[in-house]
Amino acid sequence: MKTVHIVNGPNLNLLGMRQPEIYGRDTLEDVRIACEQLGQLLGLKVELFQSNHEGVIIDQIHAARHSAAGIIINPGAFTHTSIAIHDALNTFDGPVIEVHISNIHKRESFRHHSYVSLRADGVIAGLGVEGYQLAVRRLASLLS
Ligand code: CA2
Repeated sequence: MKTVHIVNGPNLNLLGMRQPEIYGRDTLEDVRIACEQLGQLLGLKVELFQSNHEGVIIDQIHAARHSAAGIIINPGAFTHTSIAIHDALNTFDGPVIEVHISNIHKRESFRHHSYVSLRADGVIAGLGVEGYQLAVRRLASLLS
């Protein structure tokens, strides 16, 4: 069975606990369970990670080079700042889907640019946490 890694960046550990008007009421644990269950239906093993630290996220991307067929990534605010995460994703050979819970293009202008989009095969933004499940579906078809 192919494995997919879902990598989450800073502050996403607080999902469902603060700012529900922007990010909704589901927690990251809810996202993990929903994506694992969907993955089972689609024949994918799904593993979810979260870190508040840029270097740890880069290590998680490097680990995915050996253990994952595809990556779903919500880099949080590092989306808009991190050339290092962009470079790490360029070392990964499989498909990459970028997910944002909010519509970054409807928000402050500093959120409109993404270094990750330069590498991503697809981008989902503004569809709430449902975007993670849509990304799992897309990876399942890309990897089939
Ligand atoms: O919309 C997204 O998914 C973002 O990646 C979320 C980032 C933000 O910096 C990006 O511009 C867009 C922020 C994540 C903060 O997560 C929280 C979740 C719940 C409560 C507080 C923060």
